[in-house]
Amino acid sequence: MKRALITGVTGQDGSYLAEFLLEKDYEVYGMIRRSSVDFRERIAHLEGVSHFHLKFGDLGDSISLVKLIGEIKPDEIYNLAAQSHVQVSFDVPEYTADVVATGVLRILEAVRVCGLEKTCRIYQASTSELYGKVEEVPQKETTPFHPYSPYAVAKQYGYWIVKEYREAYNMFCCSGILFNHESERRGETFVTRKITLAAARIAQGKQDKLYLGNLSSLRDWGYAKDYVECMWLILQNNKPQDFVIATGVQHSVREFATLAFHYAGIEIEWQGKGMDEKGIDTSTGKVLIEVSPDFYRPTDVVNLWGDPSKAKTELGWNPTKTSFEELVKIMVDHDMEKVAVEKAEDHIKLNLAEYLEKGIVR
Ligand code: NAP
Ligand code: G4F
Repeated sequence: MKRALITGVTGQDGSYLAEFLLEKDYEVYGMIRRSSVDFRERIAHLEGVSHFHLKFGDLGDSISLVKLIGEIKPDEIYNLAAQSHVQVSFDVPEYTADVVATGVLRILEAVRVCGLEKTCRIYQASTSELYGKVEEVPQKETTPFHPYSPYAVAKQYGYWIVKEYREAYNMFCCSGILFNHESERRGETFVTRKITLAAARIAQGKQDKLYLGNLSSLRDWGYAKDYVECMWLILQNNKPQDFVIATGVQHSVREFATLAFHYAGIEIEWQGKGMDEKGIDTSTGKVLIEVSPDFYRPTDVVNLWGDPSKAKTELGWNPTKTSFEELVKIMVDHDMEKVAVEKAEDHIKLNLAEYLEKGIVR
């Protein structure tokens, strides 16, 4: 039985990867950090399942990593833990660098300190944010990097240190350069989930309006459940290499919102330009979506579009298993049900709407 350690197991990708590896008969160890509220809803259904274990550790704490890796002696490590919100990285740049950049080094060194560098394969969760202020469209493995946020700069260190350890110490460590991937488990302050939850709440009369930032930003959005398979395939390959993981299809935030509201039963028509652009309900004439400067970033990445050819041919991975339309529908259907059972008391209705409207929640 293979042993895998997943950092970031409580996150969107970590929860899907844990399910995927358990189905493949792995002994799965998930690293969790202490929190004042026990917020493990994405993996609650796995707790108590045989071959699934949770251990405390933190990417900011080398000793915890050495202890954990020495005790588990994993065959594979999936390093998914990160302060993963791009806009938040402008607010907490030093912490982001510590976890997202130095955290990768700590994992690699812990593997060496434990004498596992010849046996343990390591997957590093890299990102399309490395292409940032893009120098080529679509982006592939050979496209030059131009990171455009504290988060992306930290991820670039992670990418290069993985490459360095591969070359210096012959370690089987690889980066998956993943483009945005979403799901019904996506964090609620990433744009897609913020939209699908708002569409559901507006459709059910529990929210009045949705405030967004740059509506013209373009992304290559895939389904997270499909993407964790690729992380695994990268580590099963016969040689350690980095791969772009994307769908090859691009849409704007505006298009995502239009489709999400459509699946929630509301047709949106866009009027105006820039900060004055508004999404209007065609049946009532009510303004449901507005633009707020709160959701603009000091530098924003606006044209991500991946070319998954290498993953397709070398790993046999299917980038379009779930289409964009299916992804949006999965998320909206899920959130329509979630919102329907949310307590309808006024305090919830007001708090959620107020938070979003005042731009407190990103
Ligand atoms: P996510 O939902 O934000 O999950 C992040 C995970 O990291 C959570 O389990 C979080 O734990 C954990 N974490 C944060 N700081 C930590 C620390 N100091 N020590 C230990 N654990 C820590 O992220 P995701 O969307 O699943 O993404 C997974 C990885 O892929 C991340 O590295 C992200 O940067 C990268 N990535 C994501 C995408 C995407 O579109 N989703 C694309 C490219 C790359 P808590 O639950 O305790 O907060
Ligand atoms: O959903 P987002 O916050 O995701 P972003 O910045 O692309 O980062 C995500 O994907 C990366 C892969 O490329 C990961 F590495 C990273 O960890 C994370 O998972 O924003 C997407 C776009 C941006 O251009 C943003 O400016 O949507 C734009 N946007 C417009 N209005 C908004 C909003 N983003 C958020 N979060 N909230 C808004 O109201």
